[in-house]
Amino acid sequence: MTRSDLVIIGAGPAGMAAARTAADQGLSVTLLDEQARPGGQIYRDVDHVPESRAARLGAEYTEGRRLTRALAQDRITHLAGAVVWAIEEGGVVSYTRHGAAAQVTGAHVLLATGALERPMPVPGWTLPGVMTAGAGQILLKQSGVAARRAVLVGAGPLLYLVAVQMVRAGSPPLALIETQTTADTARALRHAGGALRGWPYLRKGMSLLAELRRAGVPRHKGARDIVIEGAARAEAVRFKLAGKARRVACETVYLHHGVVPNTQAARSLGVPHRWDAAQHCFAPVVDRWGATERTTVHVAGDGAGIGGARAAEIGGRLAALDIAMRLGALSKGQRDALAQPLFRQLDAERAIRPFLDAAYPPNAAALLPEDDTIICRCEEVRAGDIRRYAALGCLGPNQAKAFGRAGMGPCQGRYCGLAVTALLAEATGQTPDETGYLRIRPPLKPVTLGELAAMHDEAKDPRLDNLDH
Ligand SMILES: Cc1cc2nc3c(=O)[nH]c(=O)nc-3n(C[C@H](O)[C@@H](O)[C@H](O)COP(=O)(O)OP(=O)(O)OC[C@H]3O[C@@H](n4cnc5c(N)ncnc54)[C@H](O)[C@@H]3O)c2cc1C
Repeated sequence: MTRSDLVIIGAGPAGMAAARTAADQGLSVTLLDEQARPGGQIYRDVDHVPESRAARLGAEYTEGRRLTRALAQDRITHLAGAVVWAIEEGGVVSYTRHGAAAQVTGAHVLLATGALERPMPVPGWTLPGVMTAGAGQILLKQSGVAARRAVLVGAGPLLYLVAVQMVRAGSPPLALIETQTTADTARALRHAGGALRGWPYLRKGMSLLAELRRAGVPRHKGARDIVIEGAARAEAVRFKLAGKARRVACETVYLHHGVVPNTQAARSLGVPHRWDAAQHCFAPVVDRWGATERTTVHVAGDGAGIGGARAAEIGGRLAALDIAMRLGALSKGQRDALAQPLFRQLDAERAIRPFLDAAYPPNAAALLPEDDTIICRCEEVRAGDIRRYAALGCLGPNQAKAFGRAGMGPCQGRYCGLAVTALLAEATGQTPDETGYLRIRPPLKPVTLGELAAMHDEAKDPRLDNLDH
């Protein structure tokens, strides 16, 4: 089994920056990521993309090459295409790569697994032709494909970015159907001070909106009662604006109402999590270095709380400095001196967050969907099923899983977990913290028996023989 001082899971801005910072302090680093190339969500495929497509995706995208190039350091081993499915005591990390399972051990483990798009379960969201805006963006980044006759629905800055990227790719969306209201904007203005400190982001947002205006993309704000119509596939989006019924015919629907930390790995290690009321999601409990109560496990980047790519990069560097100190490569004084300017930058990066969180809250109707709406796509569990389990006395998500398999499919609750918590909390009158979340156990991602059988015998763990997927 390979051994490293530090094993990092996730080669996005947080993981890449942490890898280089730790290696520069003399640590040996193994960086694992399921993607074929480094970059994470924001810089996906940045080293591979043709220049014409890179220009359309914008300068903030190609900026990621600074981080991917910095991985060329002797002490960093980057294992691309490595899907991590278990992290256990003693820093043993199990993953699948090239069709075979393998393991690597780290004296310390850094989780930099990023964010997931918050699923937006509205009637019709499971029809073919409907996907998340992030999935649409992945098609654009990796293959240069932009959907035709698409409508973007939801709230948040990523929606504007994707819409502009589609305009530049020659396939502008037919419309943006946005759920935030003028009351949300008024609430956000209470955080105007922070927004002004984050003026580069405001300026970027305004320039994206100006580009959409110039391209003639209509924006419908304050949309309610959103329904995706279609028999065999999505054909139109129906919604209400100030009580009036509207309908936009289309072929593709991109849904988006924010991103949430990808907490599966941290949860599988028993790291405590807390409900973040401003961001409407759970986040792991970490200190300002990303350290958890598990002394050999840190979390950095969006996985520790949504802050964006720059904040993720800085968070990765801070975690690496703290880990280097814990492993004896830096004194406390050296760590603090190197970290001081990073903390200042992090404060500046985070200043705009309260404004954005208030201006673009997730669509309330999709947080507590109607009874008929499917919330767990893997097992086809509907919102009404969860409410029925609550009426039968079910108090928490783990019981709901036993009642009706919500969260038991291949995604292991990554997509329905928050909806199950919200529905049970609503039904029982408890807080999300009291209701809790699914207990996450390995395998975090599906692993086949063939992949386990192909694992080198020395590394094979007998407990794995009992896994059923
Ligand atoms: C779909 C999507 C698109 C986004 N697009 C943009 C954008 O265009 N612009 C922008 O400013 N922000 C974007 N964001 C927000 C964004 O993710 C950033 O804030 C930033 O990338 C966070 O950096 P990170 O290093 O924390 O995580 P990420 O960049 O998300 O990197 C996490 C990495 O961990 C890997 N990973 C996760 N689980 C495992 C596992 N079990 N095994 C192996 N590898 C694993 C993932 O493959 C990923 O490469 C997007 C978010 C999402 C979800």
